[in-house]
Amino acid sequence: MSSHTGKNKATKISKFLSLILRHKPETIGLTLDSQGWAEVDTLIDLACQSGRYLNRSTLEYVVANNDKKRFSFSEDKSKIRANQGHSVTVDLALIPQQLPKYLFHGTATRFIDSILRQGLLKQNRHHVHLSATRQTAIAVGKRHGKPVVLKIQARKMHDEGFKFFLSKNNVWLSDRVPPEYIISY
Ligand code: HQG
Repeated sequence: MSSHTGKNKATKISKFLSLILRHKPETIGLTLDSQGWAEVDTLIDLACQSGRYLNRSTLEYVVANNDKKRFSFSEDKSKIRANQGHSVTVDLALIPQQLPKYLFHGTATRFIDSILRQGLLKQNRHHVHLSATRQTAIAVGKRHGKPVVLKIQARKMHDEGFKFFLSKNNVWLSDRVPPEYIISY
């Protein structure tokens, strides 16, 4: 899987894995454990049965080369899970981290009024997603429309009792961001 076609195939598999490992494992009859892990062999069997051909080497390619490192294997490689982005309830056992002073959130201009009224809400996901760089936030915002970047007083929030987590693929996660901590956009 190193050609251009291979990349497209890997992107399709990544999207399929996001659906199954973050949102709707039941689509192929899969069950995730409480920490979000799926048995690799079961995932392969069920995916193949539902017409999505997967094997271990394709999964290894996607885990290693995925642009955002969205997925991980367990240490013995018998299980696989998404590193973040779930809508199903899972406990990723994330560890609180030393925070940078500011974090960034990329969104679309049409959401600004609502965000400044309500703060950032996690919507369908487990957490609000924040990044350490503006650049990443712009890319995230572009997914929704005309991008705009919000600067968040992360350390102040933390000092005032809000918890932050860092996912394995370096996405900062929080329950919500009240409007008073959003200092510019
Ligand atoms: C917005 C991608 C109105 C929020 C990315 C966002 C990220 C509000 C949208 C990850 C609001 C939710 C997550 C409020 C928040 N009023 N709109 N009060 N509060 N919003 O996709 O952060 O490719 O669930 O600004 O790289 O865009 O999936 O969240 O625009 O890390 O790995 O509601 O998804 O990663 O959209 O993206 P999303 P997000 P993956």
